[in-house]
Amino acid sequence: MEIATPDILNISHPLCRATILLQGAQLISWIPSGASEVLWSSDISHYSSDKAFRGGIPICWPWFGKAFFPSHGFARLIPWELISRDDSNSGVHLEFRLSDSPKTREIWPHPFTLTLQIHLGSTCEIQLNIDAPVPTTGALHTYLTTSDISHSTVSGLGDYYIDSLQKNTHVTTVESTLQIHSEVDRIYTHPQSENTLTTPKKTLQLSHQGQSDVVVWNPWIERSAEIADMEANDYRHMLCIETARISKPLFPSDTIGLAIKI
Ligand code: TA6
Repeated sequence: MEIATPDILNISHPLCRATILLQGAQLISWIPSGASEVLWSSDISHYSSDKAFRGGIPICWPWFGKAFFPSHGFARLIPWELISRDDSNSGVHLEFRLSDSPKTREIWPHPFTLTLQIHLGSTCEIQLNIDAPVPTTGALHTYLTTSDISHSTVSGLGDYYIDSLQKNTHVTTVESTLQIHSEVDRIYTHPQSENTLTTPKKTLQLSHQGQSDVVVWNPWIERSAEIADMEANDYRHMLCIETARISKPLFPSDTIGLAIKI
């Protein structure tokens, strides 16, 4: 990955190593001690002020998807302020904040404050609080690594999804475990709050908080080829499992969160 900027925080703690971009307060790497990288990042993504870095946990807000421009909102494109950092035996706790500015009001004419808490240790915990006067949508768009997508499964997604690849068709499924053998872009609208991602080399437990939906995305071969900052084989090694508020909007003072355990 190519990052030529001082606006990056490298965390080193006995329990983990991690990297956060101040643009978007985007956690792009978390490596618990004795384990391998948990978050997937593109090796060819560039750190640029008009484009989100592809990987880690981008924060999509105040809208999810392409409802308006820019895609997935502006929170992932703007530098956040680091408010505090606390190192302790249990890990590193960071608080970031993003508030409205003339630049954000040009795109979206509302006052707001987003507060992001990140705890990095033997678990990774991330919590986003939204203080805005109008309903919004959003997601923690988490990219996870897998050594082989064709031999990976996700459980706990529930029985209903909206298929973004089939004109947003509503689908009822009986498969209790998702296996991925082609492009997937689904909004699961009745997910359990715990999902398990099982890959050949590790199992991840994901605990969502405050979600109404969980989005699962893998671009597979043809769609990957259209994405400038993904290499041809990247689809084999990543899967997005996203803690989302789409079918039920975020209201003033709502919080969404994710904890990842290996
Ligand atoms: O969350 C799934 C999704 O909305 C897909 O439709 C796909 O386009 C992906 O996010 C990536 O979006 P981005 O704007 O980061 O290229």
